Amino acid sequence: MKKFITALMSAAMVLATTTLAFADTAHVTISNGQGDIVVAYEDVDLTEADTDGDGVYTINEVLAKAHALYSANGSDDYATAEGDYGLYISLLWGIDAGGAYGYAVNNVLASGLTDTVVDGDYVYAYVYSDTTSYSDVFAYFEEASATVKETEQITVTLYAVVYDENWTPVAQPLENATIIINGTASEYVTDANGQVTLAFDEEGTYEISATSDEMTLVPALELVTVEANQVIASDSEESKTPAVLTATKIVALVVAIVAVVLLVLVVVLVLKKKKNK
Ligand SMILES: [Ca+2]
Repeated sequence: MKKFITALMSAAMVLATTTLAFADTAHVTISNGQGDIVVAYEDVDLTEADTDGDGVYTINEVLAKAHALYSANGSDDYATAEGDYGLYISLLWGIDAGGAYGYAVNNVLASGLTDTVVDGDYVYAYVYSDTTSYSDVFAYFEEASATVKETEQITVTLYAVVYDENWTPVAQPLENATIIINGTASEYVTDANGQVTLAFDEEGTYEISATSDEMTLVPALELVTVEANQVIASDSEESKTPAVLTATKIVALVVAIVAVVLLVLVVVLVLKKKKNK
């Protein structure tokens, strides 16, 4: 029975994964300019976001849909306007920052709101903290998410997007940044390679971000899922022994069937004997 349920669950999971693979999805993150990530890698169905129905998905369409789905006042919390340089954001997450917003796709700063988004893209929109001189520095972790076991450690790598002498954005490992775990500053600090190794005592999902004394960072985000050890141990044990378990069960079943058949035969024989008498 257990085997059957497991098989059924695997089938359901395969089905779910296949369905997901067919849906065009973008992962949206929004931060509010006060160090808070208010939307953390939430999914937006691109087909649903395509309001003009042209089959092309823009950052603008994705952000509009993300607000409709996740913001307190829905679509009212997002607005755009047309300016000298094209379409720009005039309201993000209900915050009027006087146009001080930025956005990136897959950790690359986008050139405009009409830039396209494709399946699997990570779209990040943020309100600047510094709304006068726009000194906020875009930062990101090498991995969007990771899964570890309780006893395992995980090394994360932080990058900051700075501008070189030609005013070209360049991603550099960021040293001396303090790691923030679920909104609270930790003791972890990145090294010269932008790396730091983290350990977690309890299972759960952790939002990893970073802050720096040297610059104002746009909050980076890595979701770390920590899995319990016991569950994993018993799972692997089970997967090692199913053949033996099944064999034992089959033997038990055959024995039970033979026993029932023998019992019926005995009863029939006894009844026949009685009749003959
Ligand atoms: Ca479109």
